Amino acid sequence: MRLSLLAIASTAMLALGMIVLSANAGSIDDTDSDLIPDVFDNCSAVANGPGTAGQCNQVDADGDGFGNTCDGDFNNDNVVTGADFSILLAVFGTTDPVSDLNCDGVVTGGDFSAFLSLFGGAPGPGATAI
Ligand SMILES: [Ca+2]
Ligand SMILES: [Ca+2]
Ligand SMILES: [Ca+2]
Ligand SMILES: [Ca+2]
Repeated sequence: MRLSLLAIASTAMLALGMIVLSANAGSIDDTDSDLIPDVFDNCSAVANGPGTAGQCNQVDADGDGFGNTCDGDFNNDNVVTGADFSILLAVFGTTDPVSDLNCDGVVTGGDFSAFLSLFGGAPGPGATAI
């Protein structure tokens, strides 16, 4: 009796393991559906991949691990504040690549709007975040 219970238990564990394995094999997490899997996506919660028209394709101009699309933290203190806004104002109208949040080549009102949506938060999330 004890042996058969053990056999049933181990069979059940094996079956469960196979279900988990097949579930993992069948789906790669891509939270924002931008065709970049979350583990490689430098903005895992914001679409910034090749499947996103008019957005940066994983561009990370300041190289901090967060893509421009989700990185309004220009002074890299890990929070988007008035200090970052001052930096944005200073480069407004220029081709500064770091403050060009939508990667259209120039810092304009579109980047300001994107910045406002990031204000008060931390940059990211991104898989390669420091
Ligand atoms: Ca993304
Ligand atoms: Ca960045
Ligand atoms: Ca900051
Ligand atoms: Ca721009």
